[in-house]
Amino acid sequence: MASRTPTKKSPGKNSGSSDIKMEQGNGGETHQTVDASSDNYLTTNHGMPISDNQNSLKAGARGPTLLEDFVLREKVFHFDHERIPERIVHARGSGAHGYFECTADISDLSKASLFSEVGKRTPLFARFSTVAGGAGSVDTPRDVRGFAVKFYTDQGNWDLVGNNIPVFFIQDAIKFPDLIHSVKMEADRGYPQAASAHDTFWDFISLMPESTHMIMWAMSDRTLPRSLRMMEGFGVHSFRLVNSAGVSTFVKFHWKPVLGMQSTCWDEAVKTAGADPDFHRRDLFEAIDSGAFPEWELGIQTFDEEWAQKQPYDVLDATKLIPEEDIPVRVIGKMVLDRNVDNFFAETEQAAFLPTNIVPGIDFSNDPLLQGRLFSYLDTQKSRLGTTNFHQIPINAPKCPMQNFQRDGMMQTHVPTGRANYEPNSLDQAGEAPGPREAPAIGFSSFPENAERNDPSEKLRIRSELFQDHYSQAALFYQSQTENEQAHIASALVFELSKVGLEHIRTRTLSRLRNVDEELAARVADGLAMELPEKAPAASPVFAMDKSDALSIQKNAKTLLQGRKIGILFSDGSDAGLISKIKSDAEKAGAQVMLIAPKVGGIAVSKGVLKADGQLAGSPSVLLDAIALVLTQEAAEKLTKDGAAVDFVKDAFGHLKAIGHSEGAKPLMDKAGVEPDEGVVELGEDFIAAAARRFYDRELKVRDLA
Ligand code: HDE
Repeated sequence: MASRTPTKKSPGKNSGSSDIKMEQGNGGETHQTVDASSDNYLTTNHGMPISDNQNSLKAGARGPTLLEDFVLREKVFHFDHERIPERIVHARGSGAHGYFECTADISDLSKASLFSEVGKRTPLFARFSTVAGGAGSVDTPRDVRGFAVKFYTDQGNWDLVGNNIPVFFIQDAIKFPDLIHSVKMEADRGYPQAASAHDTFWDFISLMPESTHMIMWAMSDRTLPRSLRMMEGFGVHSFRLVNSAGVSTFVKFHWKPVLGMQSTCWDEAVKTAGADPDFHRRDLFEAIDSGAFPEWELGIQTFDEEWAQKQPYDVLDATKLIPEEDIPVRVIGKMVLDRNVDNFFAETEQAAFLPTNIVPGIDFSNDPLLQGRLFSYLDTQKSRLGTTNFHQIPINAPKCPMQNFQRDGMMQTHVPTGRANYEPNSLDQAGEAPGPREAPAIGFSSFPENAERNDPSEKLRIRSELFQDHYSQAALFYQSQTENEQAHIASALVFELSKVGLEHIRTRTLSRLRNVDEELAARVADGLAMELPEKAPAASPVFAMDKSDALSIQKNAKTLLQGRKIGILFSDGSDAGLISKIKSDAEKAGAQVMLIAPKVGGIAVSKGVLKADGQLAGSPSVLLDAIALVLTQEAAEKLTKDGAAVDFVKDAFGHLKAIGHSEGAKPLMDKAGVEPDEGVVELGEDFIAAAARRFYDRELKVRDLA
């Protein structure tokens, strides 16, 4: 018989209960037990109390495990099925709860109840994702980010399932499986994971001129966000708003981050992937956990049919945007994320977003990409969540009444009462509950668009003529960037195409780039050491558009310390007073501070012993926005022989970050190749100001850009 020896009482701090005892089993294994009087006992899934969770049932101490052991079998059976299919796209994501607050009454435009009253709050769940990688892939590849928000409105759930880029690769849903196959791991070799820099992606892209505009965005710093909290979001498609008189207005939805936009450098993103694969997930979780709630403004661009008709592009084409200079974004509300999920799987993983989740007052447009999505998302939930009853999972369930005559199905958790499971019925005449009925006055009805006006009006596999212009807006995007941002786009194209082994694909891409901007094409060709090929014929003439400053990240940067992380590197003998001054000044300005030292447990500084939050080798500066070097000369000299210390400083300089330093830190800075500039400052007010931004002027000193 197994015997147990009590060892010591557990303080029960982490368990939330203080009645847990520790005992040792006959094999030395730890048993944590509770008395019969406790209600904190472990059970099987069917509620039977479990006496031993450490040993399976065996025929004797050295005998075989018995098939009879239903406790073991139930536990392993459940474990075997813990994984569900990951999302075919957007598999890697992080989510949080929050609320939407209406800040402008737009009932003249929409009868949607969430927009009906200033100050009205609607609970929501948001999930941000990368597109190409699997669920376990890193957070910082060059990739589009998903920006999906589920509003639990009192008229049902509205899901705004968008991206951090306002346009898309393709115009028609029928191309989506091809696009995704081409970007994902190549079919025969199973790599590369979460990367577009490979043959099949560029092969497909170079054969799809409609993707050119999106490629400009994808190769820009938009795909390298510093934080999920620092990126814009877009509904992408044109939608409709419908008011109570039935009048419809077209709308594009925008999310503007209150922290402003900030991107990383490519080299930084690559190194971050190694240093912290969960960089964005951790950042979001920690921000919410610390009370620094991420916030976005919801804005709309609205326009009518007549305006749409006058544009040189089709508003139903998801590869086109509407410049904010043409139609300014009007802010109508804000989203605040103020609560982390309690359980990642139950909430973030099981969240099912559906563009078909729409509420009265909002409607679809005929964008052929959106139309395809209306089918896909419902369909995919059946294979991911396994049942048509996925809407009953708490994260997906509406928070308003939900009642209909749909019944049964796998994993049914509702227990409907009564006989009425169909309508019309007349059971009320027999005194029985008849169930719910249609509500024409408040129910959703599609905007009665006049389909006759579609030209031609026959049933055809065809695209609208204006969809043919694939380059004008690509040029608009490129030409609206700062010089430095243009260089990043050119360099990203060189990087990606250098990973393309098949030369004809590179050539074809270059021939298309000539339609966007000759100078860009020449830079990329030069970076690839290739001749510029002939220009690819454009399906329709490229026209010049007025530059749009709204498209640039750098032109719209906010100099803010909020949401930024400052690392203070210290070592033996560092000035304790200075460390605490920088820490408190930075925290007062809203930054998060991390103390970093060669050893975490405690280092003798000028006054006392100081513990670090991170060990130097495990806390590279790619995880930080600015660094402060508080070092004595002796310590700095010693650190010149530590590669982690040299890289810490070299990368901060190379990634265009502020470096604040004590006089003694010089030897380490010299070794790291730091040159004086306005971002290299003494520790004090100047450093706090510098830490809020990046120094793009430095870039040409540290990197050869295309
Ligand atoms: Fe998606 N997309 N998509 N997509 N998408 C999915 O739905 C699809 C598109 C977007 O955090 C899938 O539940 C098709 C555009 C986001 O859970 C799937 C087409 C935009 C998310 C699907 C598109 C998006 C998805 C996979 C072309 C920006 C993640 C799992 C017609 C406006 C939502 C799932 C989350 C997820 C299909 C194009 C955004 C397979 C067929 C354009 C943010 O249904």
